[in-house]
Amino acid sequence: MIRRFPDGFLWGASCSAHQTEGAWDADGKGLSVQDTRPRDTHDICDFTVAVDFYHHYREDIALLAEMGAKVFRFSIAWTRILPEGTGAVNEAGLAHYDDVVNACLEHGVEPMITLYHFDLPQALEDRGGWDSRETVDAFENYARIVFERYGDRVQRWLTINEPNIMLLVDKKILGRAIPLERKYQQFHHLMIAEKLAIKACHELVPGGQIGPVPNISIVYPASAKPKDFRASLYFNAIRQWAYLDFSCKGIYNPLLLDYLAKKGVSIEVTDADRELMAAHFPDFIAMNYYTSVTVEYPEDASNMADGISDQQSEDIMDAGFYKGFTNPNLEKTQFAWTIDPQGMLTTLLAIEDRYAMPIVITENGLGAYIELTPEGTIKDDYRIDYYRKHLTMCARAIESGVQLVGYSPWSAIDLVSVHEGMRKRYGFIFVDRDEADEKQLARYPKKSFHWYQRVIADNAVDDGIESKEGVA
Ligand code: BGP
Repeated sequence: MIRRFPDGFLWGASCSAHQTEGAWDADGKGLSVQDTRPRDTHDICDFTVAVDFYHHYREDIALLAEMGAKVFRFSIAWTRILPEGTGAVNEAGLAHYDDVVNACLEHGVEPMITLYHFDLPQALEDRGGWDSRETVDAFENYARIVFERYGDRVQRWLTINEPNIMLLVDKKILGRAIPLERKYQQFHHLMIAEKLAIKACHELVPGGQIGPVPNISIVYPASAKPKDFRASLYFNAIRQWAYLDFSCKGIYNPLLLDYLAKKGVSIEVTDADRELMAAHFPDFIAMNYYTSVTVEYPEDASNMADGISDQQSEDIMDAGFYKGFTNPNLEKTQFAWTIDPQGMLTTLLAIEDRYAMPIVITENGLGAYIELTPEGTIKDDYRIDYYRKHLTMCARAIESGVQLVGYSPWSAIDLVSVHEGMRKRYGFIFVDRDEADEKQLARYPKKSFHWYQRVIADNAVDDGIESKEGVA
């Protein structure tokens, strides 16, 4: 059955600065926490060269245009604009993103920019990072510089990528654990920084639109046991609704507050913060979805470590609340992430139910091992299958009234996975390098590139299944 998308649907592809750009110290760039991140394993590549998007952006954007992308989501590296996070502005960094934005526009591809994607300037980290108010002020200053520079050409903005995953999966993303008592002060600072960016965007970008970009994945209970259901309610609140409630409703989620009270964690919130929270709201919700999450109630607090359901939820262990559980109903990728297209539909319905706002999916994808064939082709049928199933659920969500306006999956080109290096490939475009050898970094469109090109041209996806009515 052919599933058509609304006219003007925003087809795109996404990436982030540190996972693609390389050029880690070029043209005055300062160090970010991704450049300095402590690593458990050194057999995977770091971000020093990545896929050298810094020097290949023209070629890559031309390829994305050829694929038909209407929008390209990328992030700006704060440390290219302000090498120390604050203070002197680096004109070479600003000029670089002028070129990237202009290259997009020349190809008829709309740039959609994430302000911040896990890469805090190290200079700010040294002075307390997100523990400190100074970082909030520094972020606002950075955001204002960027809006003033690119606001004449960039209309759609994203605030802070996945603050929820950054805090919950801290060891993998930042290379170190954030103690609970600090985690939620950081939450507050990140969310206030976002509010300041929303305010600044509306002030400085004529007609500009801005959205939060959390990772939202519906949390299932492991069983119909009452305690398991309650565990899922709490983890839904702590993993995601707390973030969107703050962004879109201007409130602290009540279950998060209960959780914090029971944990004995308090947060410093000023009157000015409360006013800001309730006064500035996003224009849309951007969200990243890879798979669902399942939790059970941990009856026995001594075996918390055995409750792993997938990599994104590895850190789900909180005695008295919830524990990750491997969902036996879902297949897994080569990297042991579950695959759950139905979960995407349920997640979209849940967001519509709670917030009733336009939604753009800004990440969704499958990481896999793949080798270039001697003929220079890459047959990633498993990725096509993943996208087909997820796009089918997007179409069904739209039919059900979800205001889904765009789909920009992960990733535009192969890039360095946050913690699994080059071997875990997500792109529509293959980049010929491996962990140790940068080779020529040549680009090759994969089979999924051509498949997605057809989907965009048709504004429709063939779900490959018979039509059936209902909610199944
Ligand atoms: C999201 C991040 C991305 C990306 C993706 C895949 O959490 O926003 O930066 O990396 O996950 O994760 P990984 O790279 O660990 O496979």
